[in-house]
Amino acid sequence: MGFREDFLWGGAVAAHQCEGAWQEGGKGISCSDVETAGDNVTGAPRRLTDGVIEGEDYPNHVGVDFYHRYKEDIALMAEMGFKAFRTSIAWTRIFPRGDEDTPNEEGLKFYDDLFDECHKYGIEPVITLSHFEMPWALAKEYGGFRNRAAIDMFVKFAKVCFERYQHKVKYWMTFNEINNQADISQHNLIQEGAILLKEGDDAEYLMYLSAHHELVASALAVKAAHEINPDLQVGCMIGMNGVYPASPNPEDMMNALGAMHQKYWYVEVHARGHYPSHMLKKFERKGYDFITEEDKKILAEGKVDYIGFSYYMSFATKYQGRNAKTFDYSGEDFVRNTYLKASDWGWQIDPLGLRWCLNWFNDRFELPMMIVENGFGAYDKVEEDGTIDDQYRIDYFKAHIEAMRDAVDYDGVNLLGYTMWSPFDIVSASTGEYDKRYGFIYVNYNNAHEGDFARSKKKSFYWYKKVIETNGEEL
Ligand code: P53
Repeated sequence: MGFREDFLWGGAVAAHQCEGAWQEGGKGISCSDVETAGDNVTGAPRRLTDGVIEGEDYPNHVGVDFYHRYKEDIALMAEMGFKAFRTSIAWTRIFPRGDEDTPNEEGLKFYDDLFDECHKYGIEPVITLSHFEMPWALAKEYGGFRNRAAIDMFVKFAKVCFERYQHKVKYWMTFNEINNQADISQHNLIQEGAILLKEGDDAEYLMYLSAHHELVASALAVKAAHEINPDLQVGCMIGMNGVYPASPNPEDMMNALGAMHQKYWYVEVHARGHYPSHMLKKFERKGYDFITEEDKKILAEGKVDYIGFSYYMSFATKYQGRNAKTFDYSGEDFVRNTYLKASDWGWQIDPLGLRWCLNWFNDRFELPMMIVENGFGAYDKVEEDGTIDDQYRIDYFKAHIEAMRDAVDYDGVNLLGYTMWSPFDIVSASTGEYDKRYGFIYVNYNNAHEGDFARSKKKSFYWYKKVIETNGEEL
């Protein structure tokens, strides 16, 4: 019973959300470098600007200064007993524009040092190749992943990383939350595919085209990794937030099924090596014919070794007649789930949903899994004596870890590890805020750009340390 002996307990971040140093070490401009800060209080969303514009607020330019402070952060994670640390390699540190022939040695060296620092404490780096930080030049000059040229650029980047770090990194993932773009928003299209929508663009078509090119690129990367070193394990990364029917009304049931189809077909391609039938039917109806015979072969040969996924919340959907027959997913059909409470950002808290998701994957693919993100974004209050009592965060993790343990004990899912989001406070991906905090480690910096980036331990820091010490027995 319980988690495996070598269970990978740890935490996860992404380069663009913590490193900062956006112009150091030869780094190029990434798509996240041209996204402004939003604000949950005023409701202001992040904006995408056409290049870096003077006077705009770009939180990813500074992040939480991890580029300069990673040794301190890794030491703190080691103190909690971390076995794994997930981060990403900023593509623009290795290939500043994406189209160069040779990689940037200074960028490669930075990650060598970072991974060495992890190993010093017996911490296994778990690495995402692309996490919302594609080169801006790829978006501007090549049209992002609408262009097949992006496939070659990504595979070149992946190969350089596998070759260089094969003895330091075993677990890899290709595209972070590749399925977020299912909502066809400009924000997700730029983060996930370097797609800048222009007038006259068919956004839905572009999303499918771009996702297809990414899936081909991912399969080629999986193949390349195994050729370079058969010990390497390459997974996909799915943003998994299950969709329930709002009621037992069969139409709501079908609406939930339709939403699951459309939000999660990506994992079918990654794990089975071919498209699910409902997606092929959709492409047929719409007249999309971008899947070549060669692509089919590549997809079949590049199946992932494990499923990495993030889990934060669940959704509920109500059929409202807008998608008769297809039951296509529409965000407008999503309704509040009255059984669940939500965070200050409206994310519905559903621990049992994590067990549901683990089973959903396990029933279909019978692959090893890694929960590579799960966490609670909240406003934290620093008391006068400097302490932070984040019991709400402990409550969130306790319930989710318990559900995940039940999935192991009762359902027999094959779980390799759990890297919570995020060990220290970082910039939020959806809102660009500092005040949406996830960490066990507090970072003294806020939305108003006040603070000195000093790190301090929250109550949850000591709690998680105990969880790891007891291999998840004591929650
Ligand atoms: P933030 C949407 C819904 C669920 C997870 O999110 C999501 C997103 C997109 O933001 O993203 C993942 O910071 C993502 C991380 C991100 C984290 O969840 O918006 O992989 O980069 O920071 C938390 O609160």
